[in-house]
Amino acid sequence: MSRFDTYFLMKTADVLDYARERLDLFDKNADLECKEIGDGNLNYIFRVWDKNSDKSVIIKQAGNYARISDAFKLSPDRNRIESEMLQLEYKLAPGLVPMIYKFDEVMACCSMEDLSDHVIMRRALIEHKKFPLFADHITTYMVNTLLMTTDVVMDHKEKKSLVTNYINPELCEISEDLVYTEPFNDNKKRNLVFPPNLKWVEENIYADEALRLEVAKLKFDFLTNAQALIHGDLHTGSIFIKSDSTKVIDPEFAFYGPIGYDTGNVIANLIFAWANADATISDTAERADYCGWLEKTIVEVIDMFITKWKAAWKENVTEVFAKVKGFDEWYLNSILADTAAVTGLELSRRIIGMAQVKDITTIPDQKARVRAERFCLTAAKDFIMKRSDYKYGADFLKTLKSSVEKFPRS
Ligand code: SR1
Ligand code: MG
Repeated sequence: MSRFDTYFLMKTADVLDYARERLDLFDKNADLECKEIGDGNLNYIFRVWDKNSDKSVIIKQAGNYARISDAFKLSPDRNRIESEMLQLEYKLAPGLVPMIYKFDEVMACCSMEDLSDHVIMRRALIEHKKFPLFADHITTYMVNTLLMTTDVVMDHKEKKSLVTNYINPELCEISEDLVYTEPFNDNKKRNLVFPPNLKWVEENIYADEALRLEVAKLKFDFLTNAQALIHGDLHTGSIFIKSDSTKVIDPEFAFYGPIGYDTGNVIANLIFAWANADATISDTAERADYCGWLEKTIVEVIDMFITKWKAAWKENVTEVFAKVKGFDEWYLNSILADTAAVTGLELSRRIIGMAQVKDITTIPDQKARVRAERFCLTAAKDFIMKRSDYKYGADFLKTLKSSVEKFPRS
């Protein structure tokens, strides 16, 4: 019998014992240290390392409630989904996700490669660091994990068994509420609108019936379109990065959903980084240089995605009706429209809803934050309402730029 035969939420001392007893990684007499390093909304993340060697591991445990709030009671099964997804992605997108060493169903924890030589991308972007290989890496990750899990490529029965394995109702419900509902009507009174923007949000978002109708259509697409096995939370806090390497982590929201949910999340979070840089870099030349790099990255993410998608489509398509003339173009256009829509939804929900982003909340000057939020929300409405017009990276950038122009710097 071991105390790890029954689930309990571990503290650092327990994790040290767990690493010794359950992981075949450290020497028997190794001098181990453990630190809790997580700052996410849901789980507990520990780093365990041997003080006398370069061996280390990350142990991630799911609790029965979200870390951010007891209002979210969640099955620890999300840890299985995350572990299995990372194992699958390790095959589909080699080098772009961490290696899983062990998944422990009883303790609802997984042990994985330590990526301490990387940094969380959101933090690095807030420090205005550049990552010239990011667009290339993330588009390879997205095309490989998304296209290869669609009905276009997979045997339909095998795909359906993946759909079943990745049924993820509780975490989907979080996105249905926090992304597709609350930012547009505050029905649960959980929104956290920056007070100086409350009236503006009431007038320009909550009161916009046409916007709510489009969001309703998108919500039903999210609920029903089992298009590909998506990451489900692909923001810059779910990406570990260094100059020559990008690793996508945290796919616990994975399920069969619309491809644009992943691509749109990436674009929206690059826009948040842009808004932060625009508001906080005082030197004009430095600001133009850093914002310019982000603009180039936004355009490249879309355009590289399109190029790689078309090449991978030609090489991998198996479904006979996906080869019908014109279907490839129709399918890709629908992904680009969804990408635009989700860019708008993510921009809205991180500013209005309860799960906000530091890129915006850490802008120290109140007027600058008000302005950043307003141009993001103005762009968001265009991304949602005119989603079918988005065909190239330049289209996404044009909306950001024209929205910014509507709010001159004071
Ligand atoms: C209650 S969880 C809030 C948010 O954190 C996660 O990272 C997802 O983005 C979710 O919407
Ligand atoms: Mg996460």
